[in-house]
Amino acid sequence: MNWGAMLAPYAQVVEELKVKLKGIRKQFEYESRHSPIEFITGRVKPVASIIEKAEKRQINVDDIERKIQDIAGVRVVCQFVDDIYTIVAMIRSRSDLQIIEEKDYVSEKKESGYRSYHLIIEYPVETIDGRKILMAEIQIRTLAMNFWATNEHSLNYKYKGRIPKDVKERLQRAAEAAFKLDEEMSKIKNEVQEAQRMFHSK
Ligand code: 0O2
Ligand code: 0O2
Repeated sequence: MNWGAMLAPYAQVVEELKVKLKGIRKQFEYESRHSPIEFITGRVKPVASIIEKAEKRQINVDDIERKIQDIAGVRVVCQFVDDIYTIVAMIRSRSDLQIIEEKDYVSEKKESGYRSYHLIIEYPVETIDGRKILMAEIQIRTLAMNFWATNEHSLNYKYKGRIPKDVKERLQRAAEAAFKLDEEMSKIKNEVQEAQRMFHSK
């Protein structure tokens, strides 16, 4: 398998999606409006992780591109929970990509405590061999969700996926605390906006 050649178009997808999403943020900034996007990161899944995932799920090498949906991954991080749904709606209305799957782990958290909104998309890239339609995963989450997921991800790495029970329980409590923080921040935001509206109408 020539991994470099196979992954090059995926790197293109990640870069293009990052440019486009950053474009959204810039447009909000120019209009001095609250941007639903705080920052964007992206990566091509490392070859070792692709192989590991394929082995775990008994995916044949020839099926990797069809069955592993997150070879190209972009993450959109926002301030408020509402922003997640604003971004989802904006992505749904775009004509340069096609959503093929949505997973709402924001309203329905995973067993670990993980929250995020995932979109699996099909995205066309122009390659030297013509147009290719590739899959990519867009993860949309708040800063608090991102803080939790980043820490949990490191612990998973440290414990090689076998996090001790007491640490798992702590993580679940931390996930709840992160969620409460998001709820409180949303309430504060709404109250501030309400106060601003009253001030303006006066
Ligand atoms: P800006 O406009 O400074 O935000 P790149 O090739 O540099 O675009 P790369 O190599 O993927 O992106 O970098 P990375 O490390 O994944 O980070 C992507 C962007 O997210 C960077 O901004 C980081 O500054 C930003 N970022 C990462 N973590 C945080 C965080 O916790 N808070 C905030 N506010 N930003 C964060 P850029 O791309 O340089 O653009
Ligand atoms: P990495 O290292 O992030 O690239 P699954 O069967 O649950 O493993 P599936 O069905 O492909 O995965 O999709 P799902 O559940 O939507 O998860 C895909 C990605 O979401 C994961 O990629 C993680 O990035 C993130 N994710 C899902 N669950 C968790 C979790 O409990 N904690 C953290 N920190 N992240 C999570 P990968 O392939 O696991 O790897």
